[in-house]
Amino acid sequence: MKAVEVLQRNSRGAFTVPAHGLYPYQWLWDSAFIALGWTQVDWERAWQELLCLFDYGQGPDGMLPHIIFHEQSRDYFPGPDVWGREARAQPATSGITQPPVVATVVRYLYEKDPDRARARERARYLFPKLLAFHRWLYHARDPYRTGLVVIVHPWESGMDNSPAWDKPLSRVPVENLPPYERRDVKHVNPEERPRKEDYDRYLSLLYLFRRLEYDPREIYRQSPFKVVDVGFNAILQRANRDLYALAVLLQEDPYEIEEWIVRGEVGLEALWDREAGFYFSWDLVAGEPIAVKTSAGFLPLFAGTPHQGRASLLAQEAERWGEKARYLLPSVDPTSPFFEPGRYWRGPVWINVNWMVAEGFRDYGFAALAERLKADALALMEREGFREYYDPLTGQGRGGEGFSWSAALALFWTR
Ligand code: 9WN
Repeated sequence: MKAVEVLQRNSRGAFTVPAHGLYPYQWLWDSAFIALGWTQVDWERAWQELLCLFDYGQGPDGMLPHIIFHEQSRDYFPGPDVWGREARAQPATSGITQPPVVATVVRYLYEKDPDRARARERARYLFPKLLAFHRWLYHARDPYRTGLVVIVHPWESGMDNSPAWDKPLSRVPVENLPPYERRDVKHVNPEERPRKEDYDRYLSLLYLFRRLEYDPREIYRQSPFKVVDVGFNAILQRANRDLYALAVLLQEDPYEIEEWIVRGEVGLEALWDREAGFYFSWDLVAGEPIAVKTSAGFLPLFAGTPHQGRASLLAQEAERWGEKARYLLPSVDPTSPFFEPGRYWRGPVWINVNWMVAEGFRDYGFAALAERLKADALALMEREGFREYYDPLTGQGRGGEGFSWSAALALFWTR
């Protein structure tokens, strides 16, 4: 199937499902990448993807949920009944968020849409909503103003079963969990998905947040999983820069955003581990760094915060990973004992990460590395089709088929 056909097949009017069957709703960061793909097909449709996120998903407090349950489906678990937020909003939504890449995408659409009147109108409409989302992130997830926000659930990282979450997640108590039936393993080989121990804890956190009625202050106080994810924060930092640029272009006051940028840069660079020569996430509950090298550790390049020396060390690190793995970029250091080449976020290559990291390397002048990330991504898609992820050693496609963001980024990257 061609990339554009994947998008068309997964389009449900104004939004796009990540994969038919496996993921039957609208996901937050997926829609942002997907909108980039739509720009190569139909600019109006690209804007609709984003408008749909805000018009149907955004709460009165500015929060953007990671899933909007536009339709009924028995294909996915946990659905709207488990989240228990039907009374709050229609359509129902989940009660956690996902990496805030959307402001970066809005800036791109605003700058490149050939219909200038539409671009201005849409950007003016979306700007206050983006601002409200970022404000919510700081208010709810950085109440002590450290410059870095926490995630309270592995799903919020978008890199659900990353080995970086193993230890913090192991502290989540699993008590009185109602029996449940997973649907993901009906669509995808269980060997390529998270394990039952992970799901038990994902759900235990979900039920805790539900008992707390999704009150952000209580969640921050009581969540047994609180992690400063380097990937999430790097994406936020990049998004802040793009939001700042939008504010200037739209002649809005950028002062508040400037403050986020300044504090975010200091915060992000404090996640650099001198000994390892790499960026690590931080476990806020244990008060310690999470010394596991994952692809998220390259994302500060996308944020533009490292100085050139650190960027060079990251380039050397990526080269080392590239000697072990045929295809860049594995989601986990291939020499790590945690590396599992076929299992979800524990080793496979993901197209969206390749794109963001390649953007970063390119901006720092590592053109050959950026090209390799792109060439490897395109080769994998050419070989195996638009899969959810790929084995970095063999190139074999894994997870969902007809995966929207892979198709979208193939279109966008070859524009
Ligand atoms: C939970 C939709 C989403 C992606 C995530 C990916 C996966 C969901 C799941 O699918 O997560 O949000 O059920 O496994 O990890 O990054 O947004 O494509």
